[in-house]
Order: sequence, then C-alpha cells, then structure tokens
Amino acid sequence: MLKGLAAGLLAAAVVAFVVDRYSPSGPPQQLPGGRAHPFAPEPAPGAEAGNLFWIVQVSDIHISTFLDPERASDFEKFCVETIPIIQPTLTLVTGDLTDSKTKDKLGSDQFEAEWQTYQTVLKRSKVMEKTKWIDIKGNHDTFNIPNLQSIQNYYRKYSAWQKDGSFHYIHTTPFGRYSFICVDATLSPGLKRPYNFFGILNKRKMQELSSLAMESRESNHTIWFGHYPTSAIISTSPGIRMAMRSATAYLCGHFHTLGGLMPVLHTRHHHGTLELELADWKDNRKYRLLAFDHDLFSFTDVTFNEWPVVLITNPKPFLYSSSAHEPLQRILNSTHIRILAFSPSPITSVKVTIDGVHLGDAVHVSGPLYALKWSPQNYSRGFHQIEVIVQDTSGKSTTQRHTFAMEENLSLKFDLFASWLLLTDHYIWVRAVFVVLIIFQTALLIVFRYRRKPKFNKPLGTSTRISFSLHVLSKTDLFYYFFLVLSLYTLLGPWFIGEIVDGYIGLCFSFGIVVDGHFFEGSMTFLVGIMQVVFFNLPVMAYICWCLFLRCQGHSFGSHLRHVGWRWAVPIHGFIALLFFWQVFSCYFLLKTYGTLAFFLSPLRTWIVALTLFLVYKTWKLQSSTLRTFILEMKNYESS
Ligand SMILES: *[C@@H]1O[C@H](CO)[C@@H](O)[C@H](O)[C@H]1NC(C)=O
Ligand SMILES: *[C@@H]1O[C@H](CO)[C@@H](O)[C@H](O)[C@H]1NC(C)=O
Ligand SMILES: *[C@@H]1O[C@H](CO)[C@@H](O)[C@H](O)[C@H]1NC(C)=O
Ligand SMILES: CC(=O)N[C@H]1CO[C@H](CO)[C@@H](O)[C@@H]1O
Repeated sequence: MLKGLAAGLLAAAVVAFVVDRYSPSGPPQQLPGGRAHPFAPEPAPGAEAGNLFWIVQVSDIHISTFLDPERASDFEKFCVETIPIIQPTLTLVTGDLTDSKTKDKLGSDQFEAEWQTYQTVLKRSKVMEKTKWIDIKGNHDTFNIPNLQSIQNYYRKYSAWQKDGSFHYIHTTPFGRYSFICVDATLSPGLKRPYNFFGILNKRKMQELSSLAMESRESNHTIWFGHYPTSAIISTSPGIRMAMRSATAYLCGHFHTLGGLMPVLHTRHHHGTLELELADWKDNRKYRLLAFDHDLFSFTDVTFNEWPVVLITNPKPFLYSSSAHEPLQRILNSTHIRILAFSPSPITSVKVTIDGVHLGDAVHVSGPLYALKWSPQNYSRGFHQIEVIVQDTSGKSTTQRHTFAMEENLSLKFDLFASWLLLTDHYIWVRAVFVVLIIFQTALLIVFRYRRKPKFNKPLGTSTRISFSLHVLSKTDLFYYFFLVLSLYTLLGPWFIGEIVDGYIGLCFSFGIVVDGHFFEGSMTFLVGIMQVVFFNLPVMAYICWCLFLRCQGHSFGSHLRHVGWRWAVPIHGFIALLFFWQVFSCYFLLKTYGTLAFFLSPLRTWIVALTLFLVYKTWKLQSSTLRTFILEMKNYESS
C-alpha cells in the first residue's frame, strides 16, 4: 500500500517534471540575454508595402546517383519555377545537399557526380541570380572526408557558399538589420555512417559562435540555422541553446519527419528561441516560407508544387510568438491584417474570416502582399481563430488558419513528443541508460556468483527457478567469465578496428571513436551499445540460464524439446535465433559500412557470433564439477 503510494507519487513527480520541461508555452515573459531596450510600438503593420521581406528554407535534398532521380529534377523545378514566383530575399539550404550513400544504401562515400548534379541545377536554373542562395553542409555531405582540405570535400568546389565553418550573414534593409548565423557542427575528419549522426561543437567552435552572437546584438532579428537540431549536437559549455538565446528562431533539418512519425517538429527553448525543424526535400518535398513583417516573425511549411502558398504575417500565431524577441504589441497597434499569397496563376480572392465571421476580401497592395483593414481592439481578449482562403484563376485554393491572441498571460503548448525530441540532449540519456544496463548485468553476475544458494523449498515457483538458474550460470566459470567479459568489453573495449575514414584506421568504443589523432565523443555509439545489451547480451544470458536449468533437470539438447513442449521451445529458440541473425546482419552491416578490416577485427561483432555458437554448444556439453553438483541437487529435490 505504502509502496504503491510512493510509486504513484514518484510517477506523478516524473510526469510533472516532463510536462513542465517539455511543454514550452506561448510568449515567455523575460527579456532575452542582451536586449537592452523594450520594443517600440512603431512602425505598426498597416496598408503600405514596406517593412517586410521574406525568405525560404529547404533542407535534406539528398541528391543521389542511385536513387529517385526525381529528387534532382523536382529540385531543378523548384529552382526554376518556385523560387522565381516566391522571389525570396534569401534561400537557406540547411544541409544534406547530397545523399553520399552507396548503392546498397548501407555504405557511405562522396560521389562527385551527385555534387555535379547539384551544381548543374544551380547553374542551369540561374537561381543564384534570383535569390541570395546560402547552402550549408549536413552530415551526409561530410561522410568519408579525411580533412577539410581533401579533394573529397566537394562542398568547397560545387556548392554556392563553398566555405567551411560557422558564419554570420547580415541582410541590411532600409528598415533594419537582420542577422543569419550558421552553426556548422559537422565533423572533421568526416566519419563514415552511421557514427556520423550527431554534430559536435568543441570549445573553439563554441567561442566562435559566441562572438558571432555578440556581433548580431544590434540586429532587429537574428536567425540561427544549421543542419542538426540542437538535441543532436554535442556542445561544450554553456551549450548551443544558451549561445543562441538571443535568436528569434533556430532553423534546422536532419530528422526529416522521423520516418513519417513526426510531420511537425517545432518547439521553443527556455529562453524563448523557437526551434523549427523542417521536413525533408528527399521524400516529402517540403520547404518553408518565412517572413519578417514590421519585425513580427511568421512562417509556414509547405509542399512543393502546391499552390497558392499563403502566409498570414499579421496577426501572427500566438504559439510561435515571443514577447522577448518580437514587438508583439504592434499587433494591437496595427491597422491591417496582412497576408502574403503566391501562385503561378493570378490570385482572384483572399477571403478573411475571424472566429467564423467573414470580414471581407483583402486588397492587393503590391507584389504578393494583401491587406484588409481591421479593428484589433475587438480581439484584444482571449484566443481568436483567423482563417484565410486564397483562390487563383486556375481554380486552386489554399486555406490557412491559426490561433492568435494579444494578451500575454495566455498559454498554448507545443506537442510534447516534438519538444522532447528537440529539447533533450540525447547523447546524455543514451549514455546513462547504457551504463545502467551494463552495471545491471555485471551486478547480476557478481551477486549470484558470491551469494550462497538458498535451499529449495517446495513448490518450485518461477522466481526460485530463475534464481536457481542464475546461480548455476554465475557459479560455472565458463559462463560467468564469458558474460562478465562480454559486459565489460561492451563498455570498455574497442568494438572494432577499421577504416573509419578511407585510408585512416580508427577504433570504435562505446564512449567514442578515435581516428587520425582525433577523439569524437560517443553519442550514436551509446545507442548501438544499448541495442547490443538489450537485444543480445541480456537475452543470450537469459537463454543460457534457461538451457542450464533444463540440463540440471537432467535433459539433453535432444530430450528437452519433449519436456518443455513445442509450444514453448519453438518461440524461445526462434526468438534467440532471430536475435542471433540480427547479430550476423550487424557483421554484414559493419562490412558494408566500415570495410573488410573492420569486419575481421571486430570482437563485438564477428568474433562474438563465433563465440556465441561455441557457448551454446558448451551449454549442452560442458562437464564441470560445479554443474554436476547442481544436477545432483536438482535430482535429489525432484525425487524427494
Ligand atoms: C529595426 O530596429 C531599428 C533600431 O532599433 C528600429 O528603428 C526600426 O524601426 C526596426 N525596424 C522595424 C521594421 O521595426
Ligand atoms: C469592432 O469594433 C468596432 C468599433 O471599434 C465596431 O464598429 C465593430 O462592429 C466591431 N466589430 C466586431 C466584429 O465586433
Ligand atoms: C490576463 O490579464 C488580464 C488583465 O491584464 C485579465 O483581465 C485576464 O483575466 C487575464 N487572463 C488570464 C487567463 O489570466
Ligand atoms: C494605428 C495606431 O494605433 N497607432 C498607435 C500605435 O501606438 C502609438 C504609441 O502608443 C500611438 O501613438 C499610435 O497612434
């Protein structure tokens, strides 16, 4: 009863913590680090064309020589058709320009042809003359590159930006200065996949970013952008989110949509910065339109070739508002609702509705801008829903709707799972879980080795059986040392030695990768380590326990089937066979990803497969005095 209550309280506390930590809400109250003055209520959005510009983001293009040629041809169409219609001031391409995966999709390498395709698209479409095109590297663009000077670093030759490293691009307008800071967390040397999933910002790179942040202090808005979400970046103190706290938003890609699970990955950092992951071009053909209208920031994520594209810039959505970064009082001070609408065909109507009441058609101002006079005071209390329907001459129409509000003490929450994905430093929890698992298995072995086995007392319940079999396993040297060494080796030993980058031999440990004099802190490795323990080390140990228990009952490999029956034996052996084949597949995976040398020099892959077969054989054949004692004891018990 008391235990239940305590567990309930603990669970409630954990849930409260999670909900509190991962459900960042509407406008936060505090001023961000560095902002000296409160915002001026002027200029407020009206019917004039000024104080407005917009940009486009596209991410994870993955141009591939082997797969889906439409990725590149659609991308060319995007440059030839979409960009001239939208005419963004700036286009940010946030990494993974090329796929850089081998034909079997397992290995990774730089293919010059992919980069040439990318460059050809840029040149043929003349897109760089139509918009400021800023393309940065993603992890795929750095697979298998020994150093930045290497000829393999095709980014230097074929991209538009061509310069490695973080930078600060300033867009200056008559109405203000706008900063765009690139976070380059890609690795150098660029490891082959899959141990290239997390970005790293060492001390030097962090200092560089902090000074860029200082430079941007006087800007009206600062946008940070990079390939990796902040949760997939290992950064030194004070941490990447802290460094970008004065930014209005951080734009990134990399997670795609998590295989379709998370089509929207948006959240807010504790300091108010929005983190906006963009779905990929690769499979989903997504891109993003962002606008600064009288310093109010708004954006919409859209699908390629779906027209009209519509963005309501005033009033902006409450969820994405930050009183720390934007002059939100200008909404209440504004005279017009403002909408950007783009389409290849002329636009015929822009209908505006608030809370189900049709307010009229917005009037064309200039370019893509439409405006409709309104009285914001009427909506100054509580939440309101704005809906805009844009129609063009081709008969296509798009509906955009969102919730806005002008009171700052209201709150709306971001999706909890999206926030968890973007706000957790994943390299930390995977490390903790991995170490806990290793300690659990090691402790289990040691405890049962040195604990005295209690006498049997009838009846033989499940827990007694489990404990008995653990005693047998831990007290028999061969099995004890096998699993103890396996467990500690998973933690400490090199898993494999091989060409982490072609031509450079490196070592892969759970806690990191060493190659060419560089050490890369572990992240993905811990996740692989968790899989290893959960799907191999622990189940195989449980399986050997089960077999040993049957042996103690006097069965052989042949006779145990009759005893336990097919209904149990088939699923158990089948499950272990499945895990075993997964291990065999991971050897093949290693061969394909890191090459022949890694395949042969891999204690935790190839060697363990052979050793496990040997161990299973020994489970049924081993003759040892310890085992005999247990067999005898079981016999005495069963005959009593
Ligand atoms: C940008 O900042 C300057 C200086 O604070 C200010 O005068 C100007 O009005 C701002 N621009 C807009 C569009 O608010
Ligand atoms: C909004 O307020 C104005 C007066 O300020 C009033 O004339 C108008 O009818 C109101 N509209 C709505 C929808 O309440
Ligand atoms: C927000 O503040 C206003 C006064 O500024 C108050 O009238 C209103 O009830 C508050 N709303 C909530 C939800 O607390
Ligand atoms: C259109 C409008 O309401 N403008 C007002 C915005 O706020 C300033 C200062 O509070 C007023 O002077 C404007 O008249």
